[in-house]
Amino acid sequence: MDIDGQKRAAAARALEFVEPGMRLGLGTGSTARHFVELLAERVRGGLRIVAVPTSEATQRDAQRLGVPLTSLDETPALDLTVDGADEIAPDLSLIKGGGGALLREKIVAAASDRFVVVVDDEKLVDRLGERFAVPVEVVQFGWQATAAALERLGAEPELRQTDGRAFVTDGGNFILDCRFRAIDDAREMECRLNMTVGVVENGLFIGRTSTVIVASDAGVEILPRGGGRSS
Ligand code: A5P
Repeated sequence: MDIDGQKRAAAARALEFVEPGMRLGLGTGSTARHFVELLAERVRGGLRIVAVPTSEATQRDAQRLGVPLTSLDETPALDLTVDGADEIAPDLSLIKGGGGALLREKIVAAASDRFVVVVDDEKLVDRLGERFAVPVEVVQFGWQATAAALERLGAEPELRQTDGRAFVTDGGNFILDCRFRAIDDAREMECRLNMTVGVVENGLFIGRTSTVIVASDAGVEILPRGGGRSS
């Protein structure tokens, strides 16, 4: 199975967690998009759910596919959110935000009883930050000063750009992709990043994951906390 097939297989497994009447959070990214497509098939088959999208992109996909949408204003408590991730450590802590949607993703995850993460096995790491920089969403005003403050926390921040221009999030902010030599205590770092003036939110998701569904050449598995594997 190629990587895209693996992502779809993980998303299909996540669909088994969906029950009629649920209020869902819809993640952002290529794996989450598979989930939205598969969910839409079930909706066309008569499944009744409502969903909150975590980005403008996911909102467009869901609308196009006929998934009934709501907002956190109308529906502030959700049963289940299904989302992708950029890195997963053995304790199921995550780096997210490769697609720039980390702020709405974290708000929606925090509003959900259950947070199910769907990935291919290339996302598994021994330690967060091993391969992926931590995306940090910052307000545009004074972003260089915010970057300097993040450097004092040990980060090497780089302004995210697309086509030579600063990437702007759905919330109108910039992203600083922050490499760290090592993140010794991810929980503490999540807090310290957010205490930095100018930071809106960061892509460390610590202690939020309920379940990780990992797809690989060998098939689809539920990953237990601690890093062992069981199907
Ligand atoms: C979006 O902001 C991210 O948090 C995504 O969930 C993450 O980048 C995973 O995306 P893929 O499923 O495309 O790898």
